[in-house]
Amino acid sequence: MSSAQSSPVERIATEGYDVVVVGAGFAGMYMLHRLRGLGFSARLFEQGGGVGGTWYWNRYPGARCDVESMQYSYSFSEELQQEWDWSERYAPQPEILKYANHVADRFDLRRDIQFSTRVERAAFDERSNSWSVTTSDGKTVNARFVVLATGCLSNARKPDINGLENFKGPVYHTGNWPHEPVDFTGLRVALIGTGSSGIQSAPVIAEQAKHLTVFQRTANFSIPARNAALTDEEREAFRKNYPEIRRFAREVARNGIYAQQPDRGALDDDADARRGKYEARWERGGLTFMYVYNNLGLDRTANDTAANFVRGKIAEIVSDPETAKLLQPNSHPIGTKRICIDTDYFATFNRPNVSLVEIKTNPIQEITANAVRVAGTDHEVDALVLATGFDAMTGSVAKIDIRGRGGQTLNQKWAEGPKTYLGLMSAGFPNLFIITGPGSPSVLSNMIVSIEQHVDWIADGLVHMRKHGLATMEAGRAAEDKWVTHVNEVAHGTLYPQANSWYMGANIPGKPRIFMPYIGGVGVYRQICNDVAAKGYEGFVMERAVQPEAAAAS
Ligand code: NA7
Repeated sequence: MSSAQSSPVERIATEGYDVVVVGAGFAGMYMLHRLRGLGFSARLFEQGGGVGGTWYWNRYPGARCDVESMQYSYSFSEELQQEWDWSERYAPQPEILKYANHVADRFDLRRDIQFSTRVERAAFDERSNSWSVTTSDGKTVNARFVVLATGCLSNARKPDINGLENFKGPVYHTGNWPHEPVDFTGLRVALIGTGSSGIQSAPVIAEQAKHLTVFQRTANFSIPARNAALTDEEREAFRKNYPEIRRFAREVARNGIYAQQPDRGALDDDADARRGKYEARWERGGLTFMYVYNNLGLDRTANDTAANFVRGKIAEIVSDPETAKLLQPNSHPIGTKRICIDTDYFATFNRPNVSLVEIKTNPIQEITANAVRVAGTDHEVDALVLATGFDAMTGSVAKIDIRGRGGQTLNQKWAEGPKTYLGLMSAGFPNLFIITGPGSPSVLSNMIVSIEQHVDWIADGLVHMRKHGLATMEAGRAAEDKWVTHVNEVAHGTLYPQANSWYMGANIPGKPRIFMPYIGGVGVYRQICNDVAAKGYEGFVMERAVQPEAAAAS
């Protein structure tokens, strides 16, 4: 923080930090960089042994980003985006982690990051208007502000399967994969879960293992990635056009990904034209399959045309008709669970060493010392891979004992579902920001686009407070209630709530069923946030510190 001594923001800084940031993934790293550039003192705590967040933990075979590498990257530094060479259309996890480390080095971030340290508690002191933050090393620091950059998919969830603890072989979770190489050669492997992690890892594990048995509760829609090495020309085309590509991703594309936008609904074309368009997108591969038409997320009949097309493709790829049938999703509209992007997932089931066990009608009864038991049959295996997902969006925040005004915990406040204003702050918890929190586009978007938008907005807010000598900023209750209602209304105007997805908290027994991300689109959302700021942070309550003399007199 700068040297002047008058404002309360500055006075507290001498006793601790202006800001504590939690998490050194892409959100935390950029937040730290911005804070330092603005002259705020900051300390970042990270539970992992290195930077990278979700890319630090998710090291499973085949882990890859489903957003193209030239777009899943920071835009805040022109030099960085011009100089960094992505090798493939979709970056593999090791390369994304290398990039995160490069950013940490390039911007000299490590000196303000304390690794292998979990934030366990954060309590707001209403007298000093500051947070006291306790970490797993038993220390407590003070900070005027806390920024939770804890990630949306960072709290790996072990399923409650009877007998799991009795299994004698190794048990891996895709979201918490060992740092040492894992060798499945000669082993019979069980893979439980067929979300993105299961779908990415199955083909790679199958190549190595003696036998792979995939246990599927819900069949998922997946589109071929068509991954390939990037050529110099392709990289150059992006680099030359980055200003426009980034602008479009931020302001126009609903999900923060630059791509051709749909100009009509699925039923505006006849069956032949539709099929031609779906074929072209299938051949191109990737998440933008859903951009063929503008009403696939809104209209069930339109959605069915795309879902039927993909089901048809699965039937074409998978040789055994029974297996193909099981792999065809029919429990949710396409796209209402995040669509998966794969390399040879469906074809993997044509291998002689791969089998599929459906566990929706017959759930896993028990895991024994050496087998997964389903419908009385023991499927003997040597290793277990749990690709069972995350307590998404709220899980990592919930693990911290956060206490706001009156000692209320955030978990108490969110017991019936997360409540935020703009996904950025929650009433009763002053000076506590969440990056890509529930109620913001977050997981429905290219995360880095949403992260940069939130970090910049928070940074602007802190500068505003410093400039006006303000001590606290807090979501107003009325604004928060209105926003929560709006987030819900927008979601319920779409097909998304029809799926039992982690967007809805449906993968965690007992978690409230609320559609957590804001589905209005990143451009619309950015404009809302900008307007709120331009109107003097409308809906937020910002206050000066009460001087001790004034407080004593009242
Ligand atoms: P997901 O998408 O939550 O997938 C988890 C999978 O694990 C899914 O198929 C679940 O079935 C299955 N699952 C979860 N619990 C169980 C139990 N108890 N028994 C059997 N099967 C279970 O997590 P991912 O890691 O694949 O991907 C998360 C996101 O990361 C992804 O969307 C991308 O954005 C990146 P279910 O569908 O609940 O029936």
